[in-house]
Amino acid sequence: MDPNRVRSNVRPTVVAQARRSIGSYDPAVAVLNITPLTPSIGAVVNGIDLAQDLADRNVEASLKQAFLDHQVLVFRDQTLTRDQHKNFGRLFGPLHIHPSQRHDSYVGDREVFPVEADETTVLNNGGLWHSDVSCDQKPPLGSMLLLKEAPASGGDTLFANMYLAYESLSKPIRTLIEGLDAVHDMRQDIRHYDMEPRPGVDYPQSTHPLVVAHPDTGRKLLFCNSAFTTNIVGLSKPESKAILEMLYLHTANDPKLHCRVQWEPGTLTFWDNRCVQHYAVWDYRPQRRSGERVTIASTTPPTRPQAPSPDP
Ligand SMILES: O=C(O)CCC(=O)C(=O)O
Repeated sequence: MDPNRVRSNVRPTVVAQARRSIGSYDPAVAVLNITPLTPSIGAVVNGIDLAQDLADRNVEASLKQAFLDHQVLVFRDQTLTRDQHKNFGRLFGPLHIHPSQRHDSYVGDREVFPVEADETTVLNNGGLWHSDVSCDQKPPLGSMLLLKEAPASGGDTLFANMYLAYESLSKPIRTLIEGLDAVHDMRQDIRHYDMEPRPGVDYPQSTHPLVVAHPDTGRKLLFCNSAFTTNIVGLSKPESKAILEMLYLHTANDPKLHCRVQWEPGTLTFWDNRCVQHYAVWDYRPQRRSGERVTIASTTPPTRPQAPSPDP
């Protein structure tokens, strides 16, 4: 890619946003043509070929900044091989292997998580608000889903900005939840798919703070999700259930927190799993939708912020 060509397309708002968010702004980094999906979450990155353009250090730096600024990046018309898809993932860190693909007898490529639904599907993947594999001690940094087949319409994915989810809670609720930890358990996620955990299988379970600081931006966010989070430590069952349900409704019910990605074959969407939840809408049965997800491991567990919340 010719950076000068792309540079001329940079939208002033995006440049201004980058300036605000990184403090020590480097104009050489602003080489992407970005169209935000909403003011708070999601952006389409135009005019980039992920199979060709990643050797450009300015493009790499700009993508990393755009990822932090927008949390969800959408790339259209990508024709990546599986290896190129993985290499794009490795720009952000080592690849993560899903717990269901960790056992010795797994047949297939462990670094690729298949996403598929057709007329035979009984329950599709990701049809509830969740962040990926939050039951791991270090949940993934992010996921990159590349769709190969998309339905004629439908099959969108919703994403929620969990910074805003936290910031839009009232001060008393923020104060209440800031010191609390919650348990995240893969067995709960499995039960959502009408399956029972199998004896002898090691299902990950971890305890994470309910409010965490993003490791790169330092910004606080709400960290619990209806797929994996089972209970809040130290609370009675009804107390824990009431608070978690309130937090899930808060996340699901406010469209200001959300963006919606419509897919085509060749769309790759990359979400920051540390500060975003998502929901895959299954409204296209019996049509087929399929793709592959490459997931990037995180080097840090979710960590409690150093400072208490400022007053609203
Ligand atoms: O199919 C999608 O759009 C997303 C699926 C999902 O929830 C996931 O890969 O975690």
